[in-house]
Amino acid sequence: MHHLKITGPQNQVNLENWQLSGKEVIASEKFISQLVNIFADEAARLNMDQQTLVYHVQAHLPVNEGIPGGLFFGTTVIQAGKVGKEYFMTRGHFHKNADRGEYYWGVGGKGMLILMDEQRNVWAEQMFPGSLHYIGSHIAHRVANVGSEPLIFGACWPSDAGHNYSEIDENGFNARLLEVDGEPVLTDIK
Ligand code: M6P
Ligand code: ZN
Repeated sequence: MHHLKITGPQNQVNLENWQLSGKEVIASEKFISQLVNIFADEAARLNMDQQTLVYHVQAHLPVNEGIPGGLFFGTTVIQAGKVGKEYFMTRGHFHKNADRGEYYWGVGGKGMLILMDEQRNVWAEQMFPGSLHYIGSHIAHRVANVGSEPLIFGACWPSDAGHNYSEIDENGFNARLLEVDGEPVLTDIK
């Protein structure tokens, strides 16, 4: 009888904050200075400390981006805050291969997943620890932190999905999530 190899895992997830460690983990940060024309109130954004961290992403990329058949796994942390009346949020994107889907799930804090189809219809789902969100193909997705603590969410997406930011950079989403009387309201303000 031969003993075949048993090893520890190549990666770990901290189950408190879902930070990733191990091989092939990359990290990126988005500061307020980088989020040009993402929020409705560009003057308010320019008035803020440009070094303010809005969100950061860790991702486990075991294969090169664009390779079919693989999966990527990520954790995003969005700080609590607003630009004018609009909550801190991710840039949002369609997939470059638009027929690829994605899972998001809530880990910590209170969030809102904002979704938009290719006809520019917008709707939103509440995120909280344990919420699970299947994002179908051809749906743009963005997450806002609507609470007072960091919003943490997990994501899993195909390695050949890619990111298409151009539609959002040029035309934004067709709705904005604003704080009105202390509550998040999805408005048709562009
Ligand atoms: C999730 C995934 C990533 C994405 C990140 C931030 O972790 O969907 O692919 O990059 O959120 O979102 P965005 O790139 O839209 O700012
Ligand atoms: Zn995506």
